[in-house]
Amino acid sequence: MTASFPPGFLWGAATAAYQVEGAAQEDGRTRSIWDTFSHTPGKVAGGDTGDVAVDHYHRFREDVRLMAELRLGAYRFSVSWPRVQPTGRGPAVQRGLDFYRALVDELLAHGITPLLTLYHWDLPQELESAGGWPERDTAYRFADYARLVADALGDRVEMWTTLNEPWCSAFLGYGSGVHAPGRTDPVAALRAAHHLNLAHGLGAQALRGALPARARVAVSINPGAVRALTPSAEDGDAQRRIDALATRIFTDPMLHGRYPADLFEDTAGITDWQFVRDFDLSVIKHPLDALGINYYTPTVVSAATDNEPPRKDGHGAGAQSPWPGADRVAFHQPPGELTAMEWSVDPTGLYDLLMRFTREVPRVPLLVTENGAAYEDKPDADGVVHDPERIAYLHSHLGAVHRAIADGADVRGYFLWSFLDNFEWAYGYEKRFGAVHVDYATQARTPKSSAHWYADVARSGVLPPA
Ligand code: IFM
Repeated sequence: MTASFPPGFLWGAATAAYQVEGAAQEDGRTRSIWDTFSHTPGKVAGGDTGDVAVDHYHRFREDVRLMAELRLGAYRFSVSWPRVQPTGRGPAVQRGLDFYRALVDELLAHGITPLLTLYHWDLPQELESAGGWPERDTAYRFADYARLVADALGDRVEMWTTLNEPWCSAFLGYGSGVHAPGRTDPVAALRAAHHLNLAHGLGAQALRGALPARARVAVSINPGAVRALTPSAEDGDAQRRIDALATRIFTDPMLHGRYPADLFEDTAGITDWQFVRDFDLSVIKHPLDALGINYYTPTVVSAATDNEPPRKDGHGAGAQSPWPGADRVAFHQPPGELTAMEWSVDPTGLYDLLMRFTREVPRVPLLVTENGAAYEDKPDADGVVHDPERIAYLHSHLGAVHRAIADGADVRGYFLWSFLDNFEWAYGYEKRFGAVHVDYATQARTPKSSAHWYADVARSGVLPPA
């Protein structure tokens, strides 16, 4: 059976500044925590860095042309904070803003809607040196930065998101340390989570103050589709704990203006949460025009036993757990085929999340701001890149989106991750998520068969039969 999507549904693809731009030392840009981290031996596979990445900074016109050829209706990109405000304080650097203005103008000239993310993990190094996200001041710095970008681009960008996946910033950055800045301190991770929430609230306020009334303000989170291994009470408790740390730690304050009581109880031995001040929660609960959901794979947990199986939570092999207060939780490989990230393919996780937030906040429209898969894509002898697994992945996940819409979810768009192969954080260039293949030696772009398939779906608004 074919499946038609609603008229006006946004068909997009996404990238993030550090993963694609390169030009790390040009036009006044200074170091972010990811420059420092990737230049630290042993932190990123192959010693890869984002210094050059896929050179989107210089090739954005060619890239936008390709987006138009591939019928993309929307492009989600992030602004590099150290490119527009190098020290994280003070006035903006005009050349940095000019780049994003030119990118947005190019998109608009091709009829492509820009969706701008303010923060996709590249904190200016100077702010990390002053304490980073565990420090409250970083949230205020973020609000100032949001205002600068809104003043510069508010006349031409209508869709804004504050943060991308604050869970990764807090818990991979400060908990397990497999992401920048590479700290392994559970208290710092929980403080970072709160200050990211506060940054979202203050940033959203700043955007509303600076943007025209038609602008829409959202946030992109990566809520966990967390499942218990068995129906036992113990495994149910493990599920509850990880759900609190993966999802409710962000969505409860952002959507309801409270922290989950069970999160405070589970982490009472780690922190007393005194860093949450009066009125913070009323700032964090800022009315949202959309909630962005990023989804890749579910998480399966159980209560740990004495013969606990190896920890497999899909977030890299840090020696330290990214889950404070959940030492007695075991992670299991979910069933299903695996992608090159060893993440299982399970579109029901996406369906479940869309329905969960439909029930929880029925009046907030949803966007799938990231979804996709890495595979070992290589050009064949004729230079063609066939990626049937990615087509199957996209097909099944778009099917889940369609089913959720049919069941009442107000999903307004879908952004494939990623438009181009790019720097996959601690995995370097080893993992390819792109619909467009990049030859890193020549920077040649070759749309994979999935890009052509997605273009057909985007053009027709119809998902063909499997
Ligand atoms: O590449 C990342 C992206 O930056 C954030 N979400 C997950 C993607 C795949 O790991």
